[in-house]
Amino acid sequence: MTKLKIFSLCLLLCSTMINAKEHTIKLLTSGSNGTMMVFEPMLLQIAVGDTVNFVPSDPSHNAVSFSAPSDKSNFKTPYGKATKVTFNEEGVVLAKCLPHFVMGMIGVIQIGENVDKTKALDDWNAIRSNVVMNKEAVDKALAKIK
Ligand SMILES: [Cu+2]
Repeated sequence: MTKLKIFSLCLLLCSTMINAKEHTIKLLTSGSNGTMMVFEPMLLQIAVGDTVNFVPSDPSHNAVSFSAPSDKSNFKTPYGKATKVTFNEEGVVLAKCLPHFVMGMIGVIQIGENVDKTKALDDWNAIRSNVVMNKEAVDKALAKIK
């Protein structure tokens, strides 16, 4: 490899690292609009390669994916501990807080633009009846994805 090629490669790698953004999703017992048990924001649009920091308000919350473009994007964060997850696949990831899933504690992450949300909709509709509260909010969030 020539020095120029090595230099170009370094530049490319560095620019990728600089461009990748970090976002925060708060896992809250009490949301800012008064809703209980929420991911905030509930719908987050990020770029491929971006990182999301899941920050629980207390030890009762975590984040576990239940729909992802492939297994590569599945994740599970520990209870009560802020945890960063990097998403390297285009598509839609749905995450829930394990103990508060029934209460609609769900987050929607769109990775990339003009994504295919078919799988996310199928996975959501398959378990939608198990959720008692706030399910309309999940419907709305999924409807916003283009
Ligand atoms: Cu929770």
